[in-house]
Amino acid sequence: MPGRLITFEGTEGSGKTTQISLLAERLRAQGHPVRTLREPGGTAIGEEIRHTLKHSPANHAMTPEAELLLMNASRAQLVREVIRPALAAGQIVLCDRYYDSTIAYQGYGRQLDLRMVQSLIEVAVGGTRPDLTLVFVVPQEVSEARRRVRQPTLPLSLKRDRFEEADRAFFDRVAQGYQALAAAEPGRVRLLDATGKVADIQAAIWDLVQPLLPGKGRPAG
Ligand code: Z5A
Repeated sequence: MPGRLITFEGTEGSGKTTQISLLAERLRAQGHPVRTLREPGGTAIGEEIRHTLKHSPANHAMTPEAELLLMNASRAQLVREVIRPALAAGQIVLCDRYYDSTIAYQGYGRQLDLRMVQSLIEVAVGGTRPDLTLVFVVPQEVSEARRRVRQPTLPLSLKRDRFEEADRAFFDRVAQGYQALAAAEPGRVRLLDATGKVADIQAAIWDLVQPLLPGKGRPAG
């Protein structure tokens, strides 16, 4: 039986990683085979690309087009090396970001041509599309506050992050991008208020994931 691909989206610090690990735990406790991944990254090649994109001292000069290509290079590797085999083996793949991030960040945030962004995504993923995409929505102040709490615990090599250096207008455009994606594909892309308590968000996610689980059939839409 083919697996399921569930992707998690939103701005940084919106709580994706926290909820992915809680969901993975719950699914495993019920006997489901689960694979958790992150983008950019998730393979040896992808993790090298991630370092270049986020933390390399040389990345100040990176152009939006180079960023777009690197995101999709990491993704093309991840899809073929990990995601497709995992889905073929019947696993539930939980991915921290996927191509909707590219539409939101490189398309809306960096304001690259959306048709060009879509065509590169097509090269990277082909038909490997998510069954469900959860977009964690938090106001920028919440995102910033959560990042500040986490910052002191990071190793020195990870403290500088090129994406965190973008201005507020950039993150406003990213948020608009996610709203547009949800409006365009309401069956797949679900907006989630992620400002509440961890347990409440966990329950809301479970309500959306449960119908997709193997043996439960798929929801309409
Ligand atoms: N990017 C891109 O531009 N284009 C692309 O195609 C792709 C990515 C794939 C990846 O960063 C960057 O790459 C990202 C977009 C860009 N940059 N930005 N901005 P990343 O992988 O390092 O990080 P992230 O995905 O943006 O998120 P994150 O920093 O890992 O945060 P998170 O996973 O959403 O949140 P968290 O770690 O679960 O929680 C953050 C803190 O809040 C932590 O201390 C938690 O304990 C706390 N937390 C979590 N939930 C709650 C609740 N409910 N209440 C209170 N506190 C909470």
